[in-house]
Amino acid sequence: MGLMTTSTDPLEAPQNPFSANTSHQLRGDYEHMRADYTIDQPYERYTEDEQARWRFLYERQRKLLPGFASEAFIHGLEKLNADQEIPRLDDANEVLGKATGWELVAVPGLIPDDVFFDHLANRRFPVSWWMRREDEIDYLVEPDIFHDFFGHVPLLSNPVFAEYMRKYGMGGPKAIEHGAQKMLARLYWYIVEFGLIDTSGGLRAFGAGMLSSKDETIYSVKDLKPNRIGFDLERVLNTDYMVDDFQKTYFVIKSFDQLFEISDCDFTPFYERGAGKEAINPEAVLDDDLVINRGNFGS
Ligand code: HBI
Ligand code: FE
Repeated sequence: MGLMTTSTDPLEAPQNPFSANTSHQLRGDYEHMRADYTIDQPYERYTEDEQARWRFLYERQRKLLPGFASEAFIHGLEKLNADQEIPRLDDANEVLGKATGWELVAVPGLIPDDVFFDHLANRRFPVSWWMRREDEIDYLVEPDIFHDFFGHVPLLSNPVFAEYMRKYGMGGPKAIEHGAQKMLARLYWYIVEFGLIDTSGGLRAFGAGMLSSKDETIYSVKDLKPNRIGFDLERVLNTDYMVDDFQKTYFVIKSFDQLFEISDCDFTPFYERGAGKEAINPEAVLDDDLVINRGNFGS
């Protein structure tokens, strides 16, 4: 599949793909990148402070994972041996290549949806190369290498999840054709970023957005404030989400195999039914929801 580039001139910074939810200016340097928005990871540019910040974040998050993160996530993280320093993507690609054929590519930051989808469809995961500042240690708007690598990469060594990510990318052009990127972005958000999975030991987090965040790892699994609802594809495609706060609702899948059922669906009917419809409020609990727990954020 040839790279589907939008009309944007490669040197022009892309529209912030989350612009619908945040007005923040893109942070990366988009001046020196290839047409597919990739760059070579400028490893020599990481400072000692940034290396220390990586170790601090890694250690703090790693200690939290038992009892909160899915086993598959922890297993994938261990294989990457990324605890001592900011990972070299080439090293991680050795591990991923063997496990699932996936490859990490460095990018300046957020990239346009169509470019992002094309990378995923070709088993390439875009990783923002830069490291957050000290004052962003607990929260930043745009993904940095800690969010992208620590949050997203571990599960790319899991064949079932990796194949779901590829299928997600392959679904991009159809969503764009139907003007339904926002609907597809919700599926990414509620599964890839903030998904929970039910296990014999209880609910576990597997989403990158929570597992790269100290507070949301705990909140998403244990706190009684948010709703937790059994995953339903059309429900998620129509449910809006919060970008700059903890989620009001988390959706729960029964297994990673359930992701296959999702990616084998034809989304067209959902796009047609959802077109022009008011999105479901992130806080809502609907009559036909499979409610695991109704949040008490109101109280
Ligand atoms: N770009 N680098 C980067 N990382 C993302 O996670 C990302 C993106 N662009 C678009 C995007 N995510 C979402 O809109 C996806 O739903 C496409
Ligand atoms: Fe992410």
